[in-house]
Amino acid sequence: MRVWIVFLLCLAGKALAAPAEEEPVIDEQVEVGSNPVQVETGEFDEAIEVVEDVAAENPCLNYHCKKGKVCELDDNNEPLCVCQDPLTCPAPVGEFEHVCGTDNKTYDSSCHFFATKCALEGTKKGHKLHLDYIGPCKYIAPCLENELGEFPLRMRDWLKNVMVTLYERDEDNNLLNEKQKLRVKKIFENEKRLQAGDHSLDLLVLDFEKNYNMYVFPVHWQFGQLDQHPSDGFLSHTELAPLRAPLIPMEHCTTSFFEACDADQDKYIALEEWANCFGIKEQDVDKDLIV
Ligand SMILES: [Ca+2]
Ligand SMILES: [Ca+2]
Repeated sequence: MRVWIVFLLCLAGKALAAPAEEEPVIDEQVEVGSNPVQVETGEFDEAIEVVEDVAAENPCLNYHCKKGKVCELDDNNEPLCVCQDPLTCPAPVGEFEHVCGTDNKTYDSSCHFFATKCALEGTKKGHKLHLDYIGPCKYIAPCLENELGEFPLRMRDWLKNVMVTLYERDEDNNLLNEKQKLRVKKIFENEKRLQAGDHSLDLLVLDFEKNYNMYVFPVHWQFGQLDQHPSDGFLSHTELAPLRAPLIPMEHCTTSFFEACDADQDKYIALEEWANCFGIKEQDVDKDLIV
């Protein structure tokens, strides 16, 4: 339980032991704590390639390449994205910048990881390679069945607490939008709400039965936060990465949980699958709750 509180604080304070953001543009877009699970999204944006106004003097200046690629000019002075040489990545400041790939190899930083992945583009190996978690690769104990069942109890309690924390801190009205705020207000003001703390699993189970309605929105909200590239009602491995990558070293059931969540095993977690994983009843799954 403590781990969840630490995690919440880390996220909210943007002090997560994750690689420092390399693209300042991301930093500017994201207010501290405004969007806890997306704070590090830039680290995982494999799929986005955006072309903006091309500066006259240097066509590469405003030409954005996805992670692992850098802009170069071709023979016609046209910008194009090419794989970055890992040797040009900034040296990691510390071990906390290391990341572990799904190939179980430790990379010096996410820059090194994505540069390596880019070089493997088009190959089966490259297709299968993802950033698994933040930090050097380490032994992760197998997740036992009973532990797997405990995971969603803690996670949905944590999601609810994240929402309440955002609501409490939202003095400048930029952490939650008005519709989200209205929904969280109901949770926040409900006297029956289980306060954040170190609760036993029994109590978490009991609270979910008693105060089920308080959990429905936070579960939807988290899905909406992740489902943005593209926003299509399905979470890809890349979209899920900002949530799972920092979590895996602390919660050894993370991988098993999200794997099990993909009930039809199509590699995407649909909203219905996601909600079901957190015990939300089928009739309460509502894409309009993602506001
Ligand atoms: Ca999506
Ligand atoms: Ca699926």
